Amino acid sequence: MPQTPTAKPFNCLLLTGAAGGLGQILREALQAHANVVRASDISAMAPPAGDHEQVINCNLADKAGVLALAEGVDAIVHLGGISTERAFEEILQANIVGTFHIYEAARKHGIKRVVFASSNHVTGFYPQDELVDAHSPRRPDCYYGLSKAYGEDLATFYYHRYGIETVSLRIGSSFPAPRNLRMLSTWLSYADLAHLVERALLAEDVGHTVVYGVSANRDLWWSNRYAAHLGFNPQDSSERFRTQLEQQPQAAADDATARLQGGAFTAAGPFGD
Ligand code: NAI
Ligand code: 15L
Repeated sequence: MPQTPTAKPFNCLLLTGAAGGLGQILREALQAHANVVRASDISAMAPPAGDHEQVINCNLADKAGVLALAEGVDAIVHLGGISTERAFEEILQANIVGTFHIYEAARKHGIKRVVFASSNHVTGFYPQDELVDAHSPRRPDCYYGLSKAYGEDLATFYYHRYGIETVSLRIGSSFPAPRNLRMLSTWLSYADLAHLVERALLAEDVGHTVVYGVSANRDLWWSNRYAAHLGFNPQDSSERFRTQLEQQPQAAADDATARLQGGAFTAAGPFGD
């Protein structure tokens, strides 16, 4: 007997940063949750739009462009922006002004849910032997981390002022595999990322929830005790990469970046001096 297709929870989802490493993964994963995925980036995106996709180039710094981009959308997964440490002026346009434009577009179009790709670099200046959670005072470790802290503040403001709910994902290190010893603690597998974004879209009454995006690794630096209502249950672990990564050259004993959660980001820059 033919199966009746299950109705998808969203008609149209907007994905920013769709050309990036995580955007390419989520562009496909989000198909399960929406009739149409509107994929956007400042850069060229491949492959071209499929049957249930729209592909639209847009610079997040262009306010009118972002407003048009979000028209007819039910929820936004906002990944777009500079994803490493850069000069403040670059970060300002893409991440700070760009995220403001996303929230303004949500407000004007009545969009009630944003999933915001924040970063562990909001708390990168904590030592690796301290357990941090969503209520720990923030310690941004670079301009990039500061921009993500500002994005989280926008989320809090737009929730209390306009009722727009956000789940801010303080993503650890999301790559096909952990690349160094630090990432044994910070790694988020792509499967766990897709599950986290699903929960961030579908969980009810999230207000503004902050959750660390990390797999079920052996030595965790972050507790998600304040995000249990999301139902995020990571299944992967970095442990199978340990033996190989422990053979890499170790950091010098006086290397502060090896003791801080943010790693090399805590010492990046300054730029343009
Ligand atoms: P990525 O750098 O591969 O992708 C970011 C995308 O944003 C790029 O395709 C870029 O073209 C686009 N972009 C940059 N400036 C833009 C602008 N002005 N307008 C429109 N689009 C613009 O980064 P990745 O790894 O895919 O990360 C996605 C998001 O998750 C980023 O916001 C990043 O900060 C965050 N994140 C990622 C982590 C990871 O381990 N991959 C860890 C923590 C946070
Ligand atoms: C991030 O926020 C970056 O976007 C990503 O490229 C990784 O370097 C990650 O943090 C990390 O901390 O490993």
